This record gives sequence, C-alpha cells and structure tokens, in this order.
Amino acid sequence: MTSTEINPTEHNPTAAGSGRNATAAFAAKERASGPVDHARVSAIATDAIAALHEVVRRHQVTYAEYDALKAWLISVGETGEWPLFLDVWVEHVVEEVANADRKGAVGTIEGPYYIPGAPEFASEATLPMREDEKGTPLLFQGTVTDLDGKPVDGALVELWHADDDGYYSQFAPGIPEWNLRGQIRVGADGHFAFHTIQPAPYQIPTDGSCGKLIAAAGWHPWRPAHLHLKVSAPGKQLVTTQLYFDGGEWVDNDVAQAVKPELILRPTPAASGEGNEVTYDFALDPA
Ligand code: MBD
Ligand code: FE
Repeated sequence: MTSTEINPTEHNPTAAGSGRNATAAFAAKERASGPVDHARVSAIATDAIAALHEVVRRHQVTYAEYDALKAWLISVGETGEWPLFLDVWVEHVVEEVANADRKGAVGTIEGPYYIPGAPEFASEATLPMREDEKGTPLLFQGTVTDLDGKPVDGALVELWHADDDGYYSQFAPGIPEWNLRGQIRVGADGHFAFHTIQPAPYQIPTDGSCGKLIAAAGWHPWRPAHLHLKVSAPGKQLVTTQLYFDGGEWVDNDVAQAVKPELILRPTPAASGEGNEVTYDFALDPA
C-alpha cells in the first residue's frame, strides 16, 4: 500500500470497496426478465446513441475529451461504481416514469444500498444497532392503509439508512452486518413503530470515479440525510421511497435529485424525552 492509498476503516471506506459490494448486491437482485422486444431495444438504443451524437456536436467535443470519457467509463466499471453512478444521475427519471400514475404513497429512488432479508419484527422494533450507536434517537412510526384509509393487515415495512457518519452497513467496513436495517410485519391495525437514530447526510465517495466526475465538474457530492423504505403487501403495489428531514442540509440541493415535497419529515421532540419522533403513513395503490 502506498502512502496515498486510503486505509479502509469505518471512517474512510473506499469507493472501490462500497462499489464492489453494490455491484455484487445488484448482481444478486431478482430482476424481471422476459423475451427481448427487439423493436423497443432498437428504438431506445438508437435514440440514446443519437442523444450522445447531439452532445458531441453541440459542444464540439475534442479527441482529448473523447479519450478522457473513454478512460472514465472504463474506470467506473473497474471501481464497481456503475450502480452508484446510475442511481445518482439516472434513476430518478426512471422512477418518475414508472410511478407517474400512482395515487397513494409517493415513491422515489431505491439507490444502490438496499439488501433484502433484514431482521424481521412485529409492529414495534428497535433497529439493530451498536451498543454505542451515535446519533439523535428517532421514533419513526405510522400506519399502512389502502387508498380508502383501511389498514392493510400483514403489510411489510422495510427500513434501511446510513449511520451518524453517513455510512451504510454492508457497504463500509467495520459496521455489523444488519446495522440500521430491519423490517416490520404489521398487524391488523396496520401500525408500525421503529426506534432508530437519525442518519447523517450521505457523501458520494470522493476517491472513486463518481467523485472524480464531481470534482472535475465542480459539483458537490452530497445527498441530504434520509431514511430508505420499501412498503409492500399482497395485492398492493410495492412502494420504494425515501424520507428527508425538514431544514436539513442538502434537502434543497440533492445530488441525486430524489427529494419531493411529500417526502419531508417534520420530527418533534419525543414524548419519551429521548430524541425526536415523527409519524408518516403509507397508502398503498392496488396492484
Ligand atoms: C445513497 O445513499 C442513495 O440513497 C442513493 C440514491 C445514491 C447513493 C447513495
Ligand atoms: Fe441512501
């Protein structure tokens, strides 16, 4: 290891480390597959390539810039950062198209750090966390209903989020496997309650390919602090979403453009006297 390389610890995970894990998580994901629709592949690929041609002409892209692009694209794969790149700069439009007709709970992007199969609890849970987990305690609760407001018995609420340093378990070294990840199977009243801590804003790793692009363009690498959720039930549309904190840093300037006004939490001091609490309900569209 040279002196310029980062020693991966809990406090400075590497882009390549989290990228490798995100690429592996994506490879393991159950993905819809079907027969190839050749007409659609041709139409989309033709337009995507033509869009690139248009950019080259509009900006009179040089050979030096073309070679820089080639080198950068190669490096994105080498550092495993395709999931990060795509989810930060592309996914929000795919989500917008996919959920345009939804009437219930508002969705947003999933991002690269979801892992299925987190520890499951009934109704009320304390998320798995370290004995000395840093951060302001948060009681996050709500009810899952259908579009008529009727509780959905047996709905599943999955919650995952970063810690007080902005790091996700399984994507940064030194954090227990299921830290700050869990799921609640609600009962007949549709109610869930998670005891957790408030996450910190997330910074795109500065030592990888995405960080290189951000630095070269003079952008910022931040996402506002957020909770990730998937809420699902038989016969209902699964909603994948995120919730943000009113007044939090970067809420108005998310690098991933995934904030929506319906997704802002306004926590208040908890009745228990410990930290904050907030209620957020999910209405599920029929499948
Ligand atoms: C994240 O935590 C995230 O939620 C997204 C969408 C992209 C990168 C990191
Ligand atoms: Fe995230």
